[in-house]
Amino acid sequence: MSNTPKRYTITAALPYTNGPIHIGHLAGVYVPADIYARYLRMQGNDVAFVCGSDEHGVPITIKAKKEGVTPQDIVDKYDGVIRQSFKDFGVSFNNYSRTSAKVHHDTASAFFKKMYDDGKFIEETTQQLYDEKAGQFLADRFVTGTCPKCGNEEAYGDQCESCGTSLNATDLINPKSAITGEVPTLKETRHWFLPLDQYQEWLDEWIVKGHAHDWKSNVHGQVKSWLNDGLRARAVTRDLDWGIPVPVEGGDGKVLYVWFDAPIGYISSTKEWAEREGKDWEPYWKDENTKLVHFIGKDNIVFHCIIFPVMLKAHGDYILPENVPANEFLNLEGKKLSTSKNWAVWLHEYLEDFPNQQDVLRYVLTANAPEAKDNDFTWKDFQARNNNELVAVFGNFINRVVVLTNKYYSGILPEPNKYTKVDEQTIAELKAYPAVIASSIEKYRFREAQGELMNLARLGNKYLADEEPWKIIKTDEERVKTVMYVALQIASALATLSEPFLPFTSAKLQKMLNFTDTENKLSGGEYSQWDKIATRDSLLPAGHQINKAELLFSKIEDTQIQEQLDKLEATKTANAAKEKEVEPQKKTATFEDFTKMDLRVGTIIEAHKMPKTKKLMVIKVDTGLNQRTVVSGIAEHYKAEEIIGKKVTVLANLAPRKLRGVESEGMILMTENAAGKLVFVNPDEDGVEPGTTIN
Ligand code: B3M
Ligand code: ZN
Repeated sequence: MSNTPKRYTITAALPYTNGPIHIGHLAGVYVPADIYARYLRMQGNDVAFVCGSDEHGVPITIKAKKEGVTPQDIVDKYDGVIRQSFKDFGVSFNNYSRTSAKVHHDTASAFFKKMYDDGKFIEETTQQLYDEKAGQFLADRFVTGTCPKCGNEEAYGDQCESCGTSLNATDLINPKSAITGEVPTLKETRHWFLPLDQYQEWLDEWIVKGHAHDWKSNVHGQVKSWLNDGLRARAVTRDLDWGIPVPVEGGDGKVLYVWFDAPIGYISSTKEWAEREGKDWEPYWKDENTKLVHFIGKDNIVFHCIIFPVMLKAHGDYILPENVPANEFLNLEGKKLSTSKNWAVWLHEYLEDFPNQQDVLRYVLTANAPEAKDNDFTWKDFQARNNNELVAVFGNFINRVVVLTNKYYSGILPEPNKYTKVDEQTIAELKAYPAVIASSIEKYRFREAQGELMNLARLGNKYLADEEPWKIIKTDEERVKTVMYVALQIASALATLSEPFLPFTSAKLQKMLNFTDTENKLSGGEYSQWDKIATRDSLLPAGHQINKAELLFSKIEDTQIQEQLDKLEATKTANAAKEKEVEPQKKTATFEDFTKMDLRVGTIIEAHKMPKTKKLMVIKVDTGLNQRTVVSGIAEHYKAEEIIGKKVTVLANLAPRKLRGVESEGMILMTENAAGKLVFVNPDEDGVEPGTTIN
C-alpha cells in the first residue's frame, strides 16, 4: 500500500435494457466492481469506473414485439429503472451511459470503420438461417436449438448459456425460430467476419501462458478450453434494423452485432465522463500504464477474453485488460435466477420491503459471492447474517462505544492512561487489518476481504466484552478512559475500512464519530486514511467530540422473511400455470354448429368410483330432462362424496358411448386449474386461467 497512485479503468458489464436488475447482477458484477473501485479511490488512485445500458441486441427487439411497442420505448423505460437501482445501492460509477447515445454510435462506427479500412475483416456471402414466415434472418437470440457441444436444447444462435460456448447460428442442431417457432431455411447474405482463428496463437501466449497465475482459474480454464477447440471466424454484422448501422459500402439494412458494439460502450462511457469532467479520455484506454479491469459474469467470458481483446488488438490503438475477474452464478433458494420466469429478487422491490437496508443486501451478497463456484441466496441466510453478524457484532459494538462515550464523557474522547498488554495487543491487531483487507481486495477476493472487516468488528466486540467498562466504571474510572479510547480507535477504523463494502453504513458511522474521511480523496504520495490506521497511534484524538448514537442495523423478523418466501411460492404457482401452453384455437364453429350442442345445468345426485380403474367415476346426474349416468375421468381429483349435490354443466346430447361396459350419456364440462387439478367449469375457480380449454 501507499504505493504510487495508478490509473485504473474499471468496467462493469453493460446490463441489457430489457428488464430491471436483480440480486444476481448485483452479486456477480456490480458489488464486487464497486468494492474494487471504492477501495482504489480511497488509496488515492485515478479511477474511471464506467458502465451503461446495453440497448441493442435481439432480447430487446423480442420484448418490444411482445409488448407491441418500439425497442426505443423498452430501453427508455428500463434505462431509467436500472440507473435508479444502481444509484439506490450506492454503485459508484464515474459514468453510466447508454449505447443509444450519439457518442456511442459515433465511437462504435469509427471503430468498425478503422478495422474495415485496415483490412481486418473478411467479407463473405454465406447461407444464414432465415424465417420465411417472419421474412427475417435469424441470428443470436432469434433462434434456439441444441448445442452441438453439450446437448443443451435451449442454446441460442450466438451462445450456449449452459456450457458457455460461443456459437454461430448455423451450428445449432434442430434450429427453431424464436419469432414464429418455424424451422428456418437457409438464405444467402453478405457479412463481415472477424477472423478469430488468426489470433489464436497470440491469445494463447497472452492469456493461456501469460495469465496462468494471476487470472482466476474459472476464467483461465474456459479460455484455454476454447483455444483447445480452435477458434473460427465470427460474423460481426447482422441483418437487423435495431442497432448501429454498418458504416461501410454494402452495409445498408445491416447493423453491428450487439457484442461488437456493446464492449465499445465502455470506451464511449469513458469519453462521455471525460468530456463532462474536462479530462482527456485517451490515457484511460491507450496508456500502457493504465490498468484495465473488466467485471463480468461467467456467461460473458468469451466476449471479454477473446472477442473484445481481438478487436482491441486488431484496431491497434488500445490497451488490453489486465484482468477479467468473472464470477460464477448466484442461485435463489436453490434455483437458477431467471428474468423470464420472474425467479429473482428485484432490487427495486427489495427496497420497498427493506427500505434503507441496501448495505444488508450488499453484505449478504458479498458474504455469499459466487467467486469460485455457483452459490445460493436464501432468505433464511439473509436474516441470519443480518441478525447474527451485522446487528449482533458490528452494530452492537458501535452502539456500545458511542452510547458509553456519550454517557461517561458527554461524547468527548477521554485521555487514555498507560496501555495494558491486552490494549497493546488489540492495537497491534487493529493495525494489521488494513493490509490484510487490501491484499484480499487486490486479489479480487471480496468475500474474504469482507470477512476480515467483520473480524475487526469481532475484535472490538470481544475487547469490550472482556474489559467490561460498564462494570469497572464503579471501581476504576481511569481504566475505563483507556478502554473507551482504544474501542473508539477500532470504531473509527471500521468507519473507514467498511466504506468499500458498506458505503451507507460507513457514512453514517463517520457522521456519528464526527469525522469525514476527506483525506481518503487525497491523491499523490500521501498516506490515505486507510493507511493511517496502520501507521498512526491514534485516528481520533483525545478531546474529539462525537455525536449521538444512531442504530446502524436493525433486526429482521421471521414474518418479514416469511413474506418473501410466500412471494416466491406465488411465483412458482404462476409459472406452473404459464408452462401449460395455451392450446391454439380450433377450427371455426358456425352458429349452427353451436346450436347443435344441448348444454344443460344438472345436479350430481349419486357418484362412485368405477372399480378397477384409476380415473373413472360413475356419476348420476339430474339434468331436468331425466336422471342419467355419465362416466367422467375425475376420480383422481375428487372423492365421490365431495361432488354429490354439485351443480354442473352437462353436454346432454353427446352421442352415448360405453366406457368399461357402462353406458355414458353425456359429458360433464371440466377444466384444469394451475396446479393441474381437474375442476368443474367455473371460471372463478382459483387458478383457472384464461385460455384453458373446457372439455
Ligand atoms: N449486455 C450481456 C449481459 O447482460 C451483455 C453484457 C455486455 S458487456 C459489454 O449479460
Ligand atoms: Zn452447450
